[in-house]
Amino acid sequence: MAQYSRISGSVGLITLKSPPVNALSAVVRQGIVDTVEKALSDPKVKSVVICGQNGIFCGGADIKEFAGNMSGPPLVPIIHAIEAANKPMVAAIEGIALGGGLELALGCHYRVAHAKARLGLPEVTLGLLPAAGGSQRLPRLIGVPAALDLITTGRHVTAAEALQLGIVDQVTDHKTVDVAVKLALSVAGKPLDARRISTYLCPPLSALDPLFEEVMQKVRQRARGAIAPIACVQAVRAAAALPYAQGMEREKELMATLFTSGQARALQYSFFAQRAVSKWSTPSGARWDTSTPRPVHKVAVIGLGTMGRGIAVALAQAGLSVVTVEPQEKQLMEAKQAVSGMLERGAKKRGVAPPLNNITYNSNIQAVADVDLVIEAVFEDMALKKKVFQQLSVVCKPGTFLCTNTSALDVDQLASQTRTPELVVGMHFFAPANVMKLLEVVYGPRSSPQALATAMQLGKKIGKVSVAVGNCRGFVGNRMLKPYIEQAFFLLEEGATPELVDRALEEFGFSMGIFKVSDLSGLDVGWRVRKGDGLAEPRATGQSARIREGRRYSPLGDLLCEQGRFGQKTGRGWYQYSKPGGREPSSDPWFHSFLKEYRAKHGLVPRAIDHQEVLERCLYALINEGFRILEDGIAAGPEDIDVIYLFGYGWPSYRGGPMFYAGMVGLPKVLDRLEHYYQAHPDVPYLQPCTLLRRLVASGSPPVHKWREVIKKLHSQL
Ligand code: 3H9
Repeated sequence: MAQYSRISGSVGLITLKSPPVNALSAVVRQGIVDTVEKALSDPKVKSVVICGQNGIFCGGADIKEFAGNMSGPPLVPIIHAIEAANKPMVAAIEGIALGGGLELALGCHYRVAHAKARLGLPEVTLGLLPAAGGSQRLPRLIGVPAALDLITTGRHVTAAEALQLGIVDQVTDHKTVDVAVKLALSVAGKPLDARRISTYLCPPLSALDPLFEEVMQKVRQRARGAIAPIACVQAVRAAAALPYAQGMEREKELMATLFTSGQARALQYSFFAQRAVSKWSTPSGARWDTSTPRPVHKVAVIGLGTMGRGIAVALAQAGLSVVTVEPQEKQLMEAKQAVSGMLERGAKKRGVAPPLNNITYNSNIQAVADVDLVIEAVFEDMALKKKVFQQLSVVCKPGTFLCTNTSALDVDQLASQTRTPELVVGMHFFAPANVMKLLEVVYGPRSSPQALATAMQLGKKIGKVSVAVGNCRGFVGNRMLKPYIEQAFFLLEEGATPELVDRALEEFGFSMGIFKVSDLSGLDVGWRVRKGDGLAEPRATGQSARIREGRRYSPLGDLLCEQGRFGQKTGRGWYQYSKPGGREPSSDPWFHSFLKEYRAKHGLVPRAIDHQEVLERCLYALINEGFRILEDGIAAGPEDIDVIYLFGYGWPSYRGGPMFYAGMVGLPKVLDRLEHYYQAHPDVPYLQPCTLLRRLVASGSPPVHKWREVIKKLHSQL
């Protein structure tokens, strides 16, 4: 709703009231219509201030309404009426003015922002464009290049930047509404024609066509298949080339296409999924709202390799006191230099002082005696990690949470090395740990709800999207990755090339195909794991070389590693590079003839493989494992899996995550294709459609938000 009052004698004050972010729901829009009418018809009112309650101006349109039938007055005429008003309208922006919220403010004749406010048109991140006049008013106000930047990226700007760009007229450290009222009093009765942005012409540009061509090319490249950024450019182009009314028509047309698109649905789903994962629960009944985290002020990081360094930086940047431990002096000194450099670069970017004093560097593990929480980040080796946990159990003060940064190892085994297994959880960071948003928080059977809640809260504090997951090999992300990678290997055996597989995956929307990723992260990483599992040992030639434990196995990755082809770092992998450490992959004739010989040696007759098969084999195998993870209760719901893939594995955001994507493709189709491929490859067990997928299809393939009910029923029957 919106509340109306008259203050300072002649200022009508309209307050948007719709917690938590004063989104423009149908009732709020109706409230604005009513209160604006009241203010304009009250002869005592000479000017009007619009603000939001609780220090938040407005978070934009109510995204929840998009899924249903929209009712209530539309936003565009409301904003037109505000702009056309014959009394000065002033927006008092505190907290945020995003999307429709900023569009509302742009309809006002003046804008005052609090210094801490953030403004932006983030519609593109929801698969939309600013369709309440934002795409037409912003370029008229701040020029085409700046508007294109804001609208195509959706980035938020600070009040200071907004002032510099000309989005707001005034920034204040004081009470925004008071300052806005003062401004409203001072401009009462003054002419308004020059304040109506829709009447402006876009600041002229000498070469409009080349500018838009260049921008469109860049945006297309960055969008990797997303349609909203393209529509945003088209809408701004209309603002630059057409009169306002025609530009608005174009904005409406473009929005109509986006609004009903699968991409918009996927992006809006991921918006809510990202928030849903913080409301975690475990199969044993622990929940986010019944578990109290303990405050964490001082954290230790054990091991200053690549991961440890990134974790220490993330913690220090969030203002935590960090105690690092690295037993080898040389490594410690190198790490100190590297970490300081990372902190300095990060601080420079954000225009703040580097938090160098937040970190201490130690070679002795005794330094962690008084910390609240430890993150062990030593080399991924169970024996080594066990030793560290035994030491931690002795050194740390009672009650210290002990966390391990592992990507696959058994958290429970580590917990059993301590006297307090209930205080042990996994914190699986993704490299580079100070950049990547994802954190898998792994609870073991003995982890206490408080330990889980504390790790989840710490994740939030350091800016991560944290997802609580159960303890199993590879947790969620890496467990699903295994069948995906294996399928890619099998496809090479059957006739595909790394180039073909990567192209198919990149056209799907991944920034890099699987073989390029493998070259980047190093083929030796997986090789070490396979050797540890006894899979990569040299075997007899012939059929048995491609079978392990009765299942199909591809030794291709192992064979490349035996040749010292570890990827970018050695200059050779699935591709070749100009030099070791080179970044640009190019097709490698050596690999192609090696593959040919390999196929001939194993009696494999290559066949033509198309992009569709690549996608179905790789993605449906991954999705099937996702269903198994839900079946096993390792992830609480499909949103958890999707968020992990969106934030940790480069899944294209406009496809919503693997489980959402399965729903979009249609569960019966996924089931059918898996059955088909399993029949063709009966020696690949994970192609066999799992029970949950079958059950969902049998239940009429409900939408993704209803899967939890089917999962619950399945669990109750197991
Ligand atoms: C638009 O405006 C289209 C226009 O062009 C008009 C076309 C005609 N609607 O993120 P948080 C909920 S499109 C509904 O945890 P924070 C959110 O789900 C819109 N609900 O807090 C959560 O609910 P719950 C353009 C919304 O402080 C709660 O609020 N606007 C909306 O970390 C708290 O959210 C945007 O894209 C909404 N618009 O961050 C802004 N916004 O407690 C989207 C939030 O049940 N919103 N909720 O989980 C954001 O970016 C962040 O939420 C915000 C606050 C920065 C506002």
